[in-house]
Order: sequence, then structure tokens, then C-alpha cells
Amino acid sequence: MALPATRPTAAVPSGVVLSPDQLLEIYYYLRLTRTLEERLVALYRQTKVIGGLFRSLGQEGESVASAYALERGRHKDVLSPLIRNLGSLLVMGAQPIEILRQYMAKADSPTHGRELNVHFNDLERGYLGQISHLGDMIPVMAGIALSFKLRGEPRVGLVYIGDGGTSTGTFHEGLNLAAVQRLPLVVIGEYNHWAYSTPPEKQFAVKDLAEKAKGYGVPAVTVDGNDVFAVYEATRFAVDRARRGKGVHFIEVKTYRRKGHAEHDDQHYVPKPDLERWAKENDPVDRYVQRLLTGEMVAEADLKDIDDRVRVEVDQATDACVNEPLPTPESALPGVYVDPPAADKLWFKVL
Ligand SMILES: Cc1ncc(C[n+]2csc(CCOP(=O)(O)OP(=O)(O)O)c2C)c(N)n1
Ligand SMILES: [Mg+2]
Repeated sequence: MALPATRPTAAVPSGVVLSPDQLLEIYYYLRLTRTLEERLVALYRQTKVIGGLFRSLGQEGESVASAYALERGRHKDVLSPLIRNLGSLLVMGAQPIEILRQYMAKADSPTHGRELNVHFNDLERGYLGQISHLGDMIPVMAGIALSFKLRGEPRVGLVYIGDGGTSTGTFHEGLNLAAVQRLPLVVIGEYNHWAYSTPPEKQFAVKDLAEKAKGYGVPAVTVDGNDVFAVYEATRFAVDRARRGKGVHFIEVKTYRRKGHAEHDDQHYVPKPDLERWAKENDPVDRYVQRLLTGEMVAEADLKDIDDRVRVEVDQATDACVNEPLPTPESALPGVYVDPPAADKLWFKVL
């Protein structure tokens, strides 16, 4: 099935196709992201989540669509998500139960309770958890893309950066390196209008993040981040181009962070009418569904089946892990140091 004609720039070639099954799979990931986050909010309010809870409400479309443009599977493309890219992680194969365990710091979480939320890796499935320092994943992913290039592997790296994150030095250093070395890297710049409580006009003087990339000789486009089709098509173009050895590409996605920085933040500094407008007129999931139905691309019953399936999956994952144990104090050292000290040599007392 051909994509609708609206494309972000004339440089994006037509002819990208998504089958009805793929369109439904994208809807599954959108719905899963939103439902899983809603479940996490309930668990957070029951004090079962350890640490912060960062929502991607209103941004699910760009996360899912950009990750969906990658080649996924063992030793294929690699992406690095930010805290608001739960959808990207799910597309790459992270399981809801792993996400729930991470957020609740369970002993059997992918990091055995040592790290939280999206800070975990699986390079076989193709994701590399974020280092908390904003901007630092740009040079790290540039390094990974350099390794693909040096080994002659047809693989691509994809990395996300927030509007706030583009003000860091490492963003600029990493992007310049990727440009000069013509690395197979795609950078998604998320213009979601807020960096904690700072709006863009207090953060940088350019209008579009794409201008920053162009300053380093990096081809850059700005797309409607809440249009799943536009983000998918722009990313497919950039990924295919990077795979053909044409170098790094920057895609700015204009979107809106509809929740506070994290659940503890009441977002009192955000104008209410803006929030209402983005929710009512520009929700990425609603827009996607509308497009599928008005274009008669899928049947409404198929979407309902997916809603039901997602609800069951999230319920089952929650039930399976909510009463699992937290890590024991003794388990803190193994895996951190090469040789964990024997129990009688520990510098802390096990209570
Ligand atoms: C170098 C650095 N400075 C400050 C922080 C604290 N911090 C974490 S998230 C955040 C805001 C990020 O805004 P943005 O990059 O726009 O991403 P968004 O939260 O909007 O997704 C800040 C200031 C940090 N993690 N790293
Ligand atoms: Mg931001």
C-alpha cells in the first residue's frame, strides 16, 4: 500500500510502501506504548515505581515511526533511546515485562535493579540505553556507526536528542565528527517545546533544530513529528541513504511534551490552551487512526482487536512481576567489579 502523498520535503523519494500488516503493527506499538505508560502511572501512584516516571504522551508517533524504519533483528541496526522513547524500545523488541521490572527495580530486571527505566542495553536486539548526561549519546552512537563503517557492515545507528540536549557541547562535537567521517548515523532531534521548564526561545536563537545540523554540513529536514507517516518516510529515506554510505542525516520532529518533565512535575509553567490544543487537534495516535480509517487502509475491527490484545498483555506482564522481589544487598557487587569480594571481606554490613 503506497503512503499518502504528503511528504516532508521534495528530497524524500516516493515509493516507500507499508503493507496493511505493517500499518497494524505500527498501531500495536503506538497503543502498547500508551497503555504501558498509563499502567506505569498507576503503579507510580501506588509507590511501586522506583525513581522518576517520564511520559512520552503526545510523542509516541515519532518514537515508533522512526524506530520502525530501521532493520531490526540480531546484529542489525542499533538505536539509543532517551527517557521519552519507550515506543522505540518496544519496536526494537524490548518486552513490556522488562520495562515494568526496570521501573520497579526488580531483581530480575535487565539490570538486576541497578539501573532504572530505559537505562538498559541489548545490542543483539539493537538498543543501547542512554547515558543520563544529555548529548553524550551522539558521540557514543557516532563511535558505533564508525565501527560499522570500519568493518564494512551495512548497519545504521539511530540516536535521539531533545531540543534542550542540542545545547550541549557533546551534541555539536559528535555531529561534526559524524559529518566529517560520513558515518551511517541518523539523528532524530525532538523539538517538543520544553526542556524541563525551559521553552525553546530561552534555549537557542535559531527557529529550527535543523539549522544547527546544517551548520555542520549535515543534510537536515524538519517534519511534523505527530504525523506517523511523515516521520516514517523521512527516517526511511535517511536510513537507506546512510546504509548506502552517504553519511549522517538529521531529522527534526516537531512535537509537544504533553506531561511534565516527569510525573512529579505539575507543569504549572505550561500554557493550558496549548496543552488542550495539542491533545485535541494533534494527538499522534488519534491522527494515525483517523488516517488509516478514512483511507480505508485497515478495518476498524482490527484496531479494536489490537486494543484488547494490548490490554491483556499489559495486565499479564503487570501481574507476573508486581510481586517479584527487589535485589538483595548481597547481589549488589557481582557484575560491578571483576572479582566480587568474598562475603567476609565486604566493606558494608549485610543487615
Ligand atoms: C548535561 C546534562 N545537563 C542537565 C541534565 C538534567 N536534565 C535531564 S533531562 C533535562 C531536560 C531535557 O530536555 P530535552 O533535551 O528537551 O528533552 P525532553 O525532556 O524534552 O525530552 C535536563 C536539564 C542532564 N541530564 N545532563
Ligand atoms: Mg525537549
